[in-house]
Amino acid sequence: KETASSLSHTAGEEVKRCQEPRVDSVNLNGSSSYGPILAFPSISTADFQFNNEKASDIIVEKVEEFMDKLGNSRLVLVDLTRGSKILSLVRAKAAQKNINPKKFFTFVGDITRLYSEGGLRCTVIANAANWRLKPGGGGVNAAIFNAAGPGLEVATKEQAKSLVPGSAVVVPLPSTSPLCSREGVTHVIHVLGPNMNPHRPNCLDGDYVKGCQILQKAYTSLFEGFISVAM
Ligand code: AR6
Repeated sequence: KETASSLSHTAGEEVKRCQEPRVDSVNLNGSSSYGPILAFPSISTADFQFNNEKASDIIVEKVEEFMDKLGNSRLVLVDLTRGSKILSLVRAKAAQKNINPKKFFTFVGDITRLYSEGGLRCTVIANAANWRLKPGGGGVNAAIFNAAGPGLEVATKEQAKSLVPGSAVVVPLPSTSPLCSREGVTHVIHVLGPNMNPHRPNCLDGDYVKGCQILQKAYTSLFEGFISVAM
């Protein structure tokens, strides 16, 4: 795959975007090896208090739906601890559905340190964002904005001002970001999931009919966004 230099122009300034390292995509048997990986956290199941059982059904259902559209790229669901309930639910349900474990798997680690600490190179990572696309707040959003440095906030603002629940925005990382130089991440995809936490905006007050629809849309937007940069 060509990785021609890409420069974005902002207010007369040139921002060099993070480039995917060139890798030989053909192995010795002549068959194609695996390509880019999207690492994503479980959207909405921590601060947004979405039910784990329902979320795990949706994750597995959406992964299954996208399996054939991924080409040689792969998906990995990440969480911080071995005891993660969402990881074990998803692992069990994916196995039940015979989802190819080479194309979709789970991984324990900090999504901002997957390569440096886990040896797993993921060129795209997803963020469980807030509607204002602001740094901070806690959870994976704070971790990603902190690790990426100020360049992510600037690059995010160039793509979108806000998100509606169920949508996603793909943000190319500047090459100066430590997430690019240290981890090899080229893009962050911000996703806004449904919120069941009464202390956060757009609370659905336990309406899981709406909530599940929004979470399904969120994963569809995320996986479509990933495919748009991976292919
Ligand atoms: N690496 C991997 N997974 C993580 C990390 C990390 N560094 N940090 C958290 N997780 P959450 P939400 C997991 O609460 O429920 C924010 O403040 C975590 O264990 O980050 O969608 C935003 O600003 C869980 O499995 O996202 C929003 O306002 C998953 O990531 C709001 O929280 C998502 O947890 C979004 O809430």
